[in-house]
Amino acid sequence: MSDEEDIVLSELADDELVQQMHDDLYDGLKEEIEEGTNILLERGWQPYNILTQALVEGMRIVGEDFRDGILFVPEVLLSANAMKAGMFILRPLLAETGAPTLGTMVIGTVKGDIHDIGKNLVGMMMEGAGFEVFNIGINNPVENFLEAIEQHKPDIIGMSALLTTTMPYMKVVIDTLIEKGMRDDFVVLVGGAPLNEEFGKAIGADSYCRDAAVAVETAKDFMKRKHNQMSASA
Ligand code: B1M
Repeated sequence: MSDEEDIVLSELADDELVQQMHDDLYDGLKEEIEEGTNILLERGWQPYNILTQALVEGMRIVGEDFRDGILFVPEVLLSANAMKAGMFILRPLLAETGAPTLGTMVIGTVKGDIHDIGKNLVGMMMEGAGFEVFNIGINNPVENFLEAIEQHKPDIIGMSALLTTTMPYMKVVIDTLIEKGMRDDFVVLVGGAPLNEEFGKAIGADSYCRDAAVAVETAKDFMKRKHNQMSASA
C-alpha cells in the first residue's frame, strides 16, 4: 500500500488538507480533489477561499514546475482536469448570490489557444457577482466573438490568452470591432498570465484584468459608469 493510500483526507487538519490538495492537484488526482473540496465545504469554508487557497494556489505550483521542465503536458492536463473537477463543485455555490443581473458578458479564449481554466474562473466569478455570462470556450476566431455578440448582445466582451503567441490575436478582435463601427458598444476586458496593463492599452482594450477578482471589480465599475451615463442623458 502506498503512502498516498494511507492518507485519509477527512482526518487531516484544514492546513494539512489544503497542503495535501496542492499535492493531489500536482499528481492530477481528480477524485481526491473532489473529496478535499467537499470536506472543506462541509467544514464551513467559503467557496471562494477553497478556490483561491486550495485550487488556484495548487495550480500555481504546477505552473512553476511546468515552466521549469519538471512537469510535461500530459501531467499538466491531469492537473487541469483535477482542478476543473473542484471548480465544477464550487461553480453553483459561487454563483448563488441571488443578485439581480448586473450586466451581460461574452467571454472566450482567443484563436490558437486552448487554455481555459483562468477564463472559466473569471466566468464563474462574474456569475457569482451577478453577471449573466456566455462562455464561448477556447480557440475562438473573431467570427465566433461576432456571432456571440450578435446572439447575446453583451455589455462586456472578455478575452483570455495564456500564450505570448496568441495574445496578439486580441488586437485582431478589437480591430474588427473598430472596422465594423461596433467598438464603442462594448467594454472590452482582457486577461491572461502573459498580459499586462501596457499591452491592454496598446491593443485598445478598455482594461487589463490581472485576475478574476479584478475582472469582477472592473466590470462592476464600467457598468456603474454606463448606468450613470444613461441616467444623465435620459
Ligand atoms: Co500551457 N502554458 N501550454 N497548458 N500552461 C502556460 C501558459 C505556460 C506559461 C507554462 C510555462 O511555460 N510556464 C506556457 C506559455 C509560455 C508563453 O507563451 N510565454 C505554456 C505553454 C508553452 C503551453 C504549450 C505551448 C505547451 C506545449 O504544447 N509544448 C501548450 C499550448 C497549447 C495551446 O493553447 N495551443 C500548452 C498546453 C497546456 C495544457 C493543455 C497542458 C494545459 C491547459 C489545460 C486547460 O486550460 N484546460 C496547460 C496549463 C494548465 C498551463 C499552466 C501550467 C497553468 C495555466 C492555468 O490554468 N493557470 C500555465 C502556467 C502558468 O500560467 N503559470 C501554462 C491557473 C489559472 C487560474 O490562471 O490562466 O493565469 P490563469 O488565469 C488567471 C489570470 O490570468 C486572469 O484571471 C485568471 C484567474 O485569476 N485571466 C483573466 C485569465 N484569463 C482572463 C480573462 C479575462 C480576465 C482575467 O477577461 C476579462
